[in-house]
Parts: sequence; structure tokens; C-alpha cells
Amino acid sequence: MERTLILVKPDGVERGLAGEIIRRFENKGLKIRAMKMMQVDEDLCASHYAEHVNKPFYPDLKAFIMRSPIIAMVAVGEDAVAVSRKMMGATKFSEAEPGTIRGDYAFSFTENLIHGSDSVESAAREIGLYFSHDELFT
Ligand code: IDP
Ligand code: MG
Repeated sequence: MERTLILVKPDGVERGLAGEIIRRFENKGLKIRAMKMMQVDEDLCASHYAEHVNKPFYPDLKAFIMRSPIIAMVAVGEDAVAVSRKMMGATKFSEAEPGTIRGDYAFSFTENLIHGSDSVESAAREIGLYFSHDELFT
């Protein structure tokens, strides 16, 4: 069983799409093992997006992610990382296939509703950034 970190980004919470996004993961069969609403601060944003901090889009990404609360969760299941990435769709709204979360609901490169870890290694690192051990249920 794999674990992955899923975030409903600020635009998803603001637009009232959190339930729709969570529903898709539940319906698919992934198990939610942790969940909370929280506001991302500058340090957490920089740690999470360490690979992007020097990219030209980072200031916009940071302002967006810190703008309002997110919903963070840990989803568990066989191939949970790959399954979740497929369900999210491509990063860029115009390349995300219909039927995916971004393909159905996103219309901005930066504001693309959802984060999902891109590998098992990233998932372990990211889950540790967002959740303490006692927030994870078995
Ligand atoms: P991912 O979220 O699909 O894994 P990443 O390349 O890891 O995509 O980028 C992280 C986030 O940064 C994206 O989800 C998006 O919000 C934002 N982002 C990435 N590339 C760009 C860009 O070229 N312009 C604007 N925002 C971007
Ligand atoms: Mg990524």
C-alpha cells in the first residue's frame, strides 16, 4: 500500500470544490488516513516547493498557496501516487484531460485546485511536512 499527500489548494476551498475533490478520491477507493484544514505559511511553502523556489513562477505560487486555507489529506491505496496523479490531470489546465479534476474544473496554470505527490519518495517527505505522526490514522 502506498501513501500520498493530497492538498485541496486555496482556489478549491474558495470555490466550494473541496467536497467534489474529496468525493472523487473516496469513490475511487482510496482510503483517507489523515485530514485537516490549515493555512500554509512561508516556511512550509518553501519546504514543500523547494524544487521551485528559484523558478520565475514561485512568487505567484507562494502568494496563491498562502492566500487562504487549504485542506490537506493523506490518501492510501495500491499505487496511490500514480492513481492520484492520473485523477488530478496535467499541471497546466489546457493540457489536463476532461474527466480529471484539473481538466474538469481548473482554468489557470497557477490556480489548479489540487496537489498530489509525484513519487513515493516525495510523498514520504511531504506527509512529514504537513502531518505529525499522531495525526495519521491506521
Ligand atoms: P504539479 O502540481 O502538477 O506537481 P509542479 O510542476 O510540481 O506541478 O508545479 C507545482 C505548482 O506550481 C503547480 O501545480 C502550479 O500551481 C504551479 N506552477 C507550475 N508551473 C507553473 C508555471 O509555469 N506557471 C505558473 N504556475 C506554475
Ligand atoms: Mg509537483
